[in-house]
Amino acid sequence: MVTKKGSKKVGLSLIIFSIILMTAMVVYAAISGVNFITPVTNDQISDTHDIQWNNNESNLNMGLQYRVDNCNDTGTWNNISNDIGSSTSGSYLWNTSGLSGDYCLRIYDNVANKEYSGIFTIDNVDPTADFANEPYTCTEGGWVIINASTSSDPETSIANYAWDTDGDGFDDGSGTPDFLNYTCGNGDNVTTVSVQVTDEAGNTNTGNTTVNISNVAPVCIGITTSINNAVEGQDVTFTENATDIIDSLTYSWDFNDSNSSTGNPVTHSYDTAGTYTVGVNVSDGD
Ligand SMILES: [Ca+2]
Ligand SMILES: [Ca+2]
Ligand SMILES: [Ca+2]
Ligand SMILES: [Ca+2]
Repeated sequence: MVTKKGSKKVGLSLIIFSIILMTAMVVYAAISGVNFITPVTNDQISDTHDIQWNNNESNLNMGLQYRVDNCNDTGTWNNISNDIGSSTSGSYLWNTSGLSGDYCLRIYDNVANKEYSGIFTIDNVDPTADFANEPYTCTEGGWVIINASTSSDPETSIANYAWDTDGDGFDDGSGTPDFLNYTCGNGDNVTTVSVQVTDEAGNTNTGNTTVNISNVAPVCIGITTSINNAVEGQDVTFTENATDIIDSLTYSWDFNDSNSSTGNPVTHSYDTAGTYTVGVNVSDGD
């Protein structure tokens, strides 16, 4: 007898649950003949957006609403317009300022308990430009990777990176690569590299970083002379074949007889016989 009573209780619970489930399903069934032309599901919109729809069902008195969720939750609907008419197509200019992130948008008919909804992203907030791996250093004539991969956008993603390496505008590379292979100029020098990031909606932000370029000293190859053994008063031409990656070089000569000179090559003659060691100081100015 006890077991029988228990069975009746379970059966009653299932009936109540079924009624609740049916009630939830009845509220706002889909409007089969209504759909958004824009935004379509997963669109990204910003600023004042022109919402457009088709309506192939008759006798609807439609409204337009949004809420913060993925269309499956139970958030509070916010009215955009209580009455968007019942014609076969329509549009509404919706000012989305102040909204950011994922939203559910729906066209509904309160009388028929029907709706058509879609998820979309409102992208009104500027992205943030940022650099990884700072600080950047390199030697003159070398290169370094400028990495802007830590740039971000709270709503969508970075759609474009535009670069400026010379202060005259973002015309030194663009596209989806989030890094720049930067060729370093003359050191010692600190130069600025800028990036402008753009999100999916066209909002932009710029950031600056610096590259500390260090100088590379010139390399002396060795002095050559026009003649190995000269007599007193005979001109001898001295040449230093020095190199530098970028800089122009200056030459300062010491002929070891109390005379000096600048330039390259240089010519000198000795008044007194002897053996002389000739030195040259090569400078790149840095
Ligand atoms: Ca954004
Ligand atoms: Ca530029
Ligand atoms: Ca230099
Ligand atoms: Ca140098």
